[in-house]
Amino acid sequence: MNKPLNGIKIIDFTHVQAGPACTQMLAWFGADVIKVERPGSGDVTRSQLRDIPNVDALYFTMLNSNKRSLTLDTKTAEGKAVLEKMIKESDVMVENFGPGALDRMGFSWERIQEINPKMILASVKGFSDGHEYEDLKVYENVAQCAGGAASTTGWWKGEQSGPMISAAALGDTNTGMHLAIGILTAYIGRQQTGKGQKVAVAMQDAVLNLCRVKMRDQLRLDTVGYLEEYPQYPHETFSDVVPRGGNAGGGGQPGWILKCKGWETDPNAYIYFTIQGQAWSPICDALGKPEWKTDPLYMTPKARQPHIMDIFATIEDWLKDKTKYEAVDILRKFDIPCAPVFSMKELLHDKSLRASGSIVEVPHKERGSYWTVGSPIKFSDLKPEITASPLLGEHTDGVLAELGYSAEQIAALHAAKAV
Ligand code: CAO
Repeated sequence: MNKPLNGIKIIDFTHVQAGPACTQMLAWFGADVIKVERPGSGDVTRSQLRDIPNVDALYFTMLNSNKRSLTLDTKTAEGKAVLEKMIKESDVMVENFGPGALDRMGFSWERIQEINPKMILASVKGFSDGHEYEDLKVYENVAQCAGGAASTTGWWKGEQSGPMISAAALGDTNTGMHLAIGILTAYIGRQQTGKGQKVAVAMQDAVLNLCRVKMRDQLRLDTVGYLEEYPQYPHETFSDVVPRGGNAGGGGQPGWILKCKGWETDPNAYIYFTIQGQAWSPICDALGKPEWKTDPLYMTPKARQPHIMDIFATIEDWLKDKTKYEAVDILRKFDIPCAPVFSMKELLHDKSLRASGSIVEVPHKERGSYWTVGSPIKFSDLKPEITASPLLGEHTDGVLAELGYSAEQIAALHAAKAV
């Protein structure tokens, strides 16, 4: 099968999650991704949260499939020489070191351009160049706070109120996906100009990009002073900042997470129920409430909003003798947008996800095999084949040989502890 990114050589100088997620995806689609890791320890995620002693942790295996691993100490003169050779022969270098680390290593953007003017340098940082916080190191949850996700997620009153972190990797993997788009854009640009360029994505910016509807809400709030789709409307007061809206729908469709049969013991016995405007009539039919169709208190979204939580309570009453699956099976017949709240266990064992390649089992030299999340992007002419993450330094000698190093030179690099 033709893999469209075949032939693109990527130096993968990434670690933890944001960078590795980006290069993993490019590897799935055919790029030759060589992960450069510090000898002895490698990417910190190899040993973080291990489930099996002395074996690469799932944190690493699930973010580094389809890559090769080269160990290289880029702080030694010999290691720097190898990296320089790699830069000459590669198309892209991806890194997500702390601010200034690449410069301190001696590979500033200016230097990289001198070595290879066609090189694309792709970087993830917490904040963008020139930002007042540009010197900060950043992890996932820090980015969620800096990008507007935390201030707009969670409960606005009660014991659980306060900014809330999402379990989804809005700061890490999301930033990596933005970077992948940037890299491919720069690569196409290079085909037109013959020149490489620097591509940078700040985690704060990538989170903000996903929170743009909350920025929309800030602008609306500034103009009208209230947000009619938020649960605070119309009975509570709004301040001058976008409030947290609990489980309210973020668009024009009111929605909420509702309890189903068994919620008392099953933490995920819930569905998300959306009251889409045009679906109101089918919703009334599904719930056995045909009278709501003509009742002026229920007929329009505007009329419903002041007592929307009472409507959800009525729907919850209808749900109390139905499992989340039974409820969705009824509602889908009425074309009502809804879904069960799936646990990770359910997703891991989901037949449809396994059939589509969204969940895949990958053989691994030391683990036996591991389950991982496959490509969420589906193509008609490409079915990404997910292969195991590399062992630390598994491909060191092979990569050095490809770079033109002789067996004696490779032995000397090992002796100097540069690889
Ligand atoms: N050989 C020799 N040195 C190496 C090396 C190698 N192969 N790989 C890395 N290093 C060195 C770096 O050069 C750096 O050295 P100096 O600081 O002395 O110049 C050092 O390792 C530490 O790098 P770091 O700052 O990236 O690592 P950290 O663990 O202190 O910080 C993180 C981690 C993630 C907070 C930081 O890298 C960061 O802010 N990255 C940008 C934002 C980002 O991607 N965050 C998401 C991570 S996923 O949650």
